[in-house]
Amino acid sequence: MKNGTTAAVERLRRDRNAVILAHSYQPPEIQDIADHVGDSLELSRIAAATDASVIILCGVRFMAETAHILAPGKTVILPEPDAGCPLADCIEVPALKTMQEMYPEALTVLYVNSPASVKAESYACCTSANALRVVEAVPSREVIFAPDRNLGTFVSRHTGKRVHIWNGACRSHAAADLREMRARMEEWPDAQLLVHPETPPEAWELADEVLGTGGMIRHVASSSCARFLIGTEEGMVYRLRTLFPDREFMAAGLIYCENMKKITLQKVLRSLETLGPRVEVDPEVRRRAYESVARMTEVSG
Ligand code: CIZ
Repeated sequence: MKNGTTAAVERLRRDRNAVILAHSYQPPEIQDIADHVGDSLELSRIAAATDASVIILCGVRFMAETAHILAPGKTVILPEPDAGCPLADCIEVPALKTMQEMYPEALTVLYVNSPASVKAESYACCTSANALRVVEAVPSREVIFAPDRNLGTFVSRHTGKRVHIWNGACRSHAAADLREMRARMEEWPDAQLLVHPETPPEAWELADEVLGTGGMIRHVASSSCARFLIGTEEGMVYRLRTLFPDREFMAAGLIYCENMKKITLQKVLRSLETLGPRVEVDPEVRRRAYESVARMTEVSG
C-alpha cells in the first residue's frame, strides 16, 4: 500500500504537469517514485524533449542547470538546493581560460559534472557514456579535458587525441578502495567487475569492463553472466537489482555520494507544493553554454 507522501506526490505531479527525473545514484525511494531514472545523458535528453511544464530534477545542481540550459521554458526544480558536486565546483572560468591560453590549438571538452558558467567556455560537453565518441568527434587534434582527471586519462588512453587533463576528481570515486575490491572479487570469483572511469586507473586494471552507469546497464543486459560487482556509487546497485531481478549485484566496496542522498520524498513533495527551489541559468550563460551541451546530447552513449 502507498504511504501518504507517495500518494500526495503522485496526485500533485499530475496537477502540476510535472515530470520527476532521478539519477541512478539517488536513494531507492526516489528512484521508485521517478518517471525516469537514468544517467546525465538520458536525463538531459528527456528534459529537452518533455512536454511537462515542470521538471523535478532529483540529482545534483549541475544536472538541474543542464536541464534548464536545454529547456529554458520549463520550471526546473532541485528539491534540495544544497545538493552540489565537489567535482563540478573544482573548476572555475578564470583557471580554465588560463589553461586555454596555454594550449591555443586545443578545443575544450567538459565533463557534464561542471558549472554552467564553465560550460559556456567549452566546445562540447560529454558524459561518461559518450566521452570517447565526443572527444573523437571534436575537430582538433588536441583537446583540453576537464574537470575529472581519471575520466581524462581514460579518454587519453582510448582516443587518438593529444589530451591536456585538468587535475580534478570525484572524491567518492577517486577514494575507491582497491583492497576492498579484491576482497569482494575473492568472495564472488565468478562475478564480473564493472567499474566507473571516475575510479583510479589501478581499479580499471582489476575490472572486466570500465563503463559509465548507462554502459553498465547495457552491458548487463547483453551479458550471460549471473553476478556482477559494481564499482560506482552505491545507488547503482539498487538500480541494477530493480532492472535485473534475475541477476545478483554487490557493491565492490563503498563508493558513496552524500550529495546524491540529500533529496528525500518529503522534499520532492514540498517542491511540488511550492514549485521551488528553482534552478535558473543566467540567459547569457545559457545562450553560450547551449551549443556545447547540445553537442553532448547529439552523440550516442
Ligand atoms: O553521467 C552521469 O550521469 C554520471 C555523473 C555518471 C554516470 O556514469 O552516469
